[in-house]
Amino acid sequence: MSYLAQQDPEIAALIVAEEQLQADTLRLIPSENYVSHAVLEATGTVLTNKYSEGYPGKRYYEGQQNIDLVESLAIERATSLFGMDHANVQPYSGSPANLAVYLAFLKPGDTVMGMALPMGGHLTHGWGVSATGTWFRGVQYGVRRTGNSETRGRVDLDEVRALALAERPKLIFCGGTAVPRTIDFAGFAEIAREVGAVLVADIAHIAGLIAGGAHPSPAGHVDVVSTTTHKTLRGPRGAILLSTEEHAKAIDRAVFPGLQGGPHNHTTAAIAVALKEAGGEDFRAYARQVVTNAQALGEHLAARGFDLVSGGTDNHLLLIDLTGKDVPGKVAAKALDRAGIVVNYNTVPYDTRKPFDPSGIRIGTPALTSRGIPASEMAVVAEWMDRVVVAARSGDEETIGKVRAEVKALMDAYPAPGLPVR
Ligand code: DSN
Repeated sequence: MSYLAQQDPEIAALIVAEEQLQADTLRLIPSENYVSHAVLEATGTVLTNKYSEGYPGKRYYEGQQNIDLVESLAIERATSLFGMDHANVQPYSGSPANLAVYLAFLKPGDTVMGMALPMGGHLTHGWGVSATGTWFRGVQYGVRRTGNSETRGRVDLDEVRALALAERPKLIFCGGTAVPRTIDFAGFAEIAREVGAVLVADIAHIAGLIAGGAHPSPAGHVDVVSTTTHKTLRGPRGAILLSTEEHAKAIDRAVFPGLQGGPHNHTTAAIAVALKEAGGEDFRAYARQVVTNAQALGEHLAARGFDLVSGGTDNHLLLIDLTGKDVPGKVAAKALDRAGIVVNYNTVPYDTRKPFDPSGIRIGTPALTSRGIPASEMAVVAEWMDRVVVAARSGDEETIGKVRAEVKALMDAYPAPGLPVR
């Protein structure tokens, strides 16, 4: 970054500091990852200089000789990787992608059904404080409050069906941001058919697992797939909308000119690179390992008395209710951060605390698996988390400092991809 260091040393220094932070810390936020050098290189290119409103072959600006080919490659790779008829690779990120889906299928005031935010859903699935819950009528399903280890904390499709039959939504979202269990796309599809709703699978969190064969695919079940590209898929910050042929035109019209202007071509190129990487054999092994690591971490945490929502995980993510540990989620998250373990505080289903000061934390294994950290290290990760949570309760900063040094030693042993070697 020699030009940047000369031109703007302040920003250059902050970027170098961030590289160091990402190298030294155990990043457990389940929606984060490390991209490859190739994805980073594509992101930082002259493609950022170009306007390309429209779609390949149908642009409102000239000079698209290269851009059309870049976007066509990204589209082809997306449809082939996810087994859907159509892909739009232009949404700027997950929330604009989801808003485009509303624009494609709903009029203001129409009913949308999604998972409630505190139950693991996303703001854009019709939650009240989001535009999607104020311009549209959001009805929300949750997870079971009681039941045995096979049912508690999981979506109840009978409840979803009853709500859908009562409320007749035009659009149904399945998927979310704090869902540790497999999404039953076929089950949701049956309900959507019964009420005549368009079904959208928001696979932002699990796109990489689906691409790598570690989670069932929504293809063949849903009308539309919405995904970000920067979580388990390990691409740049961006999004993709996939659909059946029937809905291709509606989706394209909604993204442009409905909602957005010029696509971010540098991002499109990096998405294409990430999709190529995600189609490889290495990535299949990565996706499987993400799940293996999450399940191993869950078992070690449960053995140490951590209360895992739904009792464990089928995917990359664990949602932990810290009520029994007598530490609020935010206090634990901040103590873990001081120990070099980066998580986010999170509501848990039926939380009695407020979203800005909830009872839980949310963790995941996509980033640590990208560093090549194996399942055998999950025992020590659980031990660190336990020590830090106990230390947070008693204000024992010395223990937190000791854990930070141990975390740094493990991170040094497993360098992260895409970061400079210093
Ligand atoms: N903010 C994302 C996440 O962390 O899951 C979802 O939008």
